[in-house]
Amino acid sequence: MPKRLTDVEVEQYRRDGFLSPVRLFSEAEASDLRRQFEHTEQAMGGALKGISRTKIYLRQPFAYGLATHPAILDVVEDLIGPDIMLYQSAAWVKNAGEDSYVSWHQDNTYFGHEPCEVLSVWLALTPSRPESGSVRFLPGSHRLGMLPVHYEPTPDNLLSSGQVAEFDAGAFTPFTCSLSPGEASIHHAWLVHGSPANKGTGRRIGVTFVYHPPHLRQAGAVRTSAMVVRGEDSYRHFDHERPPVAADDPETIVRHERAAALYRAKAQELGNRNIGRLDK
Ligand SMILES: O=C(O)CCC(=O)C(=O)O
Repeated sequence: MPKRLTDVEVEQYRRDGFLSPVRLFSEAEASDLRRQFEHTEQAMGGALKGISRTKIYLRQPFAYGLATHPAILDVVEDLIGPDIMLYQSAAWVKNAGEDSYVSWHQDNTYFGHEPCEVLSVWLALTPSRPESGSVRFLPGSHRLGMLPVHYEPTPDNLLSSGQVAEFDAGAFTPFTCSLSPGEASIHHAWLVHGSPANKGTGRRIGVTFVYHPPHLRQAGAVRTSAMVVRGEDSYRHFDHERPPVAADDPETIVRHERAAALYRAKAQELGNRNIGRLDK
């Protein structure tokens, strides 16, 4: 029995590789989350860069609280089961008038989780509309597994790798998300997705959290870490992460840096040779 989603939605996720929109928070809650996000940006010196875009839930109590919120985890549980690990988080900010875009890609290319029972929750903190560069999905493409890639690490591509997944464009009709603040889309880590530039008038801000069940393994030799956020991990395929104490707590900072370094080492090992490209 699903906790939050309907059986039809669960079936739709399995078939299409995504759900959108899913209401997770009210507009008022989302407005408060945006305030906290922008406060975090200011506290960290402006736009989030470098490892601040990686596993930020290990550094910022605000992000940890959001990543472990029952409104999110109940939906995740419906899709991947009661034992849940948190692997990654990212902030996707496109300011109005910027040319930033995201090339068509598959997330699991650089996570390397096997089997790929991995999903991302993309939570809108502002409106995310077609004109503001909302995310586009290729329905059903998750069933293709890993596709060949080439690289276009242009200055405006928000992906450090510049990954471009190669697929038969004629075989898919893209689905364009349209999200209000507090709504989310959820996508499978093999689903091909990307997004164009923000041609709207306001900021487009989304935060993503990546979850998987504990039994998965990873391609490659680097052992990474993840956090048990619900249920238990009886497999121990990942080192366990601990919640942040405070953003300026020295041990919290060191733990975040170590986990982000392992995350990056894995991505590099799996072919993302440009991992530090957007750090400055
Ligand atoms: O926010 C975007 O435009 C792209 C997001 C994305 O690629 C992701 O969540 O994996």
